[in-house]
Amino acid sequence: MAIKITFTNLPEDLEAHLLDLGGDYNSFETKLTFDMDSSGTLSTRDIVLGLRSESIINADGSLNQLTETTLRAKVVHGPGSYDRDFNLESFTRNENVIIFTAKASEIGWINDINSDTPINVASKVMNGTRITEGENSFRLNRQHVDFYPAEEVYTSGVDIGLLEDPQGDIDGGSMKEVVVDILSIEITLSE
Ligand SMILES: [Ca+2]
Repeated sequence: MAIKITFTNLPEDLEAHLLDLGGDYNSFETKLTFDMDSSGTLSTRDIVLGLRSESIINADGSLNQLTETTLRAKVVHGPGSYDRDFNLESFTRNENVIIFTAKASEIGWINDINSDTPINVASKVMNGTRITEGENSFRLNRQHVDFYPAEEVYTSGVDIGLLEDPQGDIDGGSMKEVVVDILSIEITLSE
């Protein structure tokens, strides 16, 4: 399975862009959830693929930078409780596009995804400032978000082969650039 998410303006160097936002904490995240049982909420067997990039200025002024892609399968109830959490190695990022690929050998029931499995895509950038000197807790200064089809809403009865999202439909406060704006999602299922 291959998932291609196209943005209107994804910086070529995402990590440098995050640092450029200033503050002590910056993150970019994009996440696609397959609602395997069409329950409309995150529940057992749901599959999540995501990319997360994070920059933290440590209390001593040093930089802690992390970019990871993950594939998660949810089989236990409760917020954030994933039974399996894989590092997804096969992804590419360039020219406004992020492509994830996942195989059924990683999570067997990936094969159960079909052209009308409900999905939700969430893209978010956050900028924060350290609250207490010496501690890693941050106050959110600004954020931008874009969702498909909407926040905590899954598609229903639509073909997920190609989905188009309006340009410029982001929410959030002032930031010098919009980098989270989703334009399209293309999902290619394996034969
Ligand atoms: Ca959009």
